[in-house]
Amino acid sequence: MNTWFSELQTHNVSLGLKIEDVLWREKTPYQELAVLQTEAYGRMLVLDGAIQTTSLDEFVYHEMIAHVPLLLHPNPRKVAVIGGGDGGAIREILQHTGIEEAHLIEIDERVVDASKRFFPDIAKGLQDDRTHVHFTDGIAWVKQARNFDVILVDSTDPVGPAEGLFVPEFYQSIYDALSEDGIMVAQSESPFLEPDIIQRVINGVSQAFPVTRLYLASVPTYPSGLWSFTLGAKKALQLPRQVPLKTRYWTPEIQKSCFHLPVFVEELIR
Ligand code: AG3
Repeated sequence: MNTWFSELQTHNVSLGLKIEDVLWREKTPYQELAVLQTEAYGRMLVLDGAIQTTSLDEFVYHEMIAHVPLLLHPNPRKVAVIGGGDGGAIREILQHTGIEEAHLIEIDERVVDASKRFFPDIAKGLQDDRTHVHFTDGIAWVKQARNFDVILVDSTDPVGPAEGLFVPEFYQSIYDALSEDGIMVAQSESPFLEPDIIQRVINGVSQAFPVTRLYLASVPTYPSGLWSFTLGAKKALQLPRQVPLKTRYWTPEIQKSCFHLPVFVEELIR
């Protein structure tokens, strides 16, 4: 079979991957969902043509979206993930022994079903007693949520269902849903290909939070391969706590170095 999937990442950049098999395809009430078997990156989840995760590089994104903020919080017990229906962020959150409740707020139940079926290793945390899955709109859910220690926004790109997750009012609702030491992180796209989105997220988060920081990680299947996360904190950041974690990307050194930005990224957010 000589079949290729390509994601049109921008109007003039695409990433092509050789496909061994189409494992699943459906139109959900919210988006088009596909699970493809790739030669280079294993199984891959695609939503509306955009690569969400692959079995070979998912660990980078999920470790970095979860561990970086959780280790900067003094005692995270109650955590929520907006989006992230594959369950990868939840899996990493549950490595932290103090976690009492991990809430997943995913609008599209079919994403969770597909992940449980095709990515059991990514989805395994969804079965845990501490996990609570809510199939509802994250924007409305956050408005009524209170006393969360950490909230992660593990969204798709700001088109379609995720658009409202990239506006200042949403970051303000997250602020209100967090307890006094609260920290949020939102995935904020690629500094090479989507600099304006990073600026938009940084501006929005800093309207609500006194502390705003950007950090980076390398995710080969996302546009440009260099990915950003925007962190907002209610209080000045302390040194990261030291806890044993089983990881393949994150290290205690990367916890610190990921905040050291290349010149062009520093200039972008200045
Ligand atoms: N969330 C971020 C996906 C953004 C990728 N964008 C793209 N391929 N154009 C991923 C969900 C993983 N839990």
